[in-house]
Amino acid sequence: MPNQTVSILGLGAMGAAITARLRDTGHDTVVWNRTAAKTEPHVAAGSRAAATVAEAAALGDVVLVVLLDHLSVREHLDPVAAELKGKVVVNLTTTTPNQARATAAWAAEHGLTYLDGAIMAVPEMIGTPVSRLLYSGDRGAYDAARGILETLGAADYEGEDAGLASLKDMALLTSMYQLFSGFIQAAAMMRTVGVPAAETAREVSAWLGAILPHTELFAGVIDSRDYSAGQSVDFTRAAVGSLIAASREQGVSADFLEPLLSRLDELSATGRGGADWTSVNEQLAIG
Ligand code: FVH
Repeated sequence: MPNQTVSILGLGAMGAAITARLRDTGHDTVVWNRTAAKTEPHVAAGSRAAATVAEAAALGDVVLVVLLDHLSVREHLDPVAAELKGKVVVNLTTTTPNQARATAAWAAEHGLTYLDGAIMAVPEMIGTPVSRLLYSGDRGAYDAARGILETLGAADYEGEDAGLASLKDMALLTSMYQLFSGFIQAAAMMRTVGVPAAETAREVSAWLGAILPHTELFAGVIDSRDYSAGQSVDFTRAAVGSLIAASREQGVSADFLEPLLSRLDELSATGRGGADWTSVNEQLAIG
């Protein structure tokens, strides 16, 4: 759809980056922020400011929501359902999958065109080739806003279930935080002998770069659920036990690794010490 006006709700670090990118690519932008002073540099740069969420909703063809969390989104969207009718509402705020589904259900109840999104980028990446955003929910909403969404980064539609973009976002961030926790522990271990974290970062990047493709091998085992070959639970128990001991020897807590060892101990104690250690994934389902 040509010449769409985009209203952006939220001018934090991410909302500001998105607004700047849209403006720089020739889009008409309307901005609203709880702290109104944050709209001023955007107005100076060519955006229009809305005094209220209702006004921003009324002025935009596409309404991008970039607030802090699910609660702040619902606090500001719920009262303006009438003004959002006929608009394409795209919620880029980080939420859980069920929160995304709840907002999609609320939108459907009010006859709104709603798409949920998740941003796999930091503000500096918006509009660059390494920026990627995930979307899920109403396919028609995605198609209608696609020109705008592709301005922000690669736009991947994940499916009709509104929770899918959020779920993938959360899964990727889960892997990221656990990986970074590993680096933080490695840096603490090496610091005990005077090695700066900067040097450990280089070592960790090189090592992980070489080893990360192994996730593909693990994936094959997990998908097949055939745990009869590969690196065993007992071997991995010994390895993780050594990592924990080494960390403690250096006076560094091994808290991040201990839950993994507990899982492996449990498998071993129940006669599954010879199975591939990725069988630990079978223990993670709860409820
Ligand atoms: N920044 C990042 O690197 C990440 C990358 C991945 C995706 N996230 C998510 O994007 C959402 C916005 O994040 P942000 O970086 O813009 O966050 P802040 O700079 O902290 O700005 C928060 C904005 O939300 C407004 N706000 C907060 N609470 C309320 C509320 N109750 N009612 C209305 N607005 C609210 C805040 O307004 P103000 O403090 O300026 O008045 C900011 O506009 C987020 O979901 C990330 O997880 C970013």
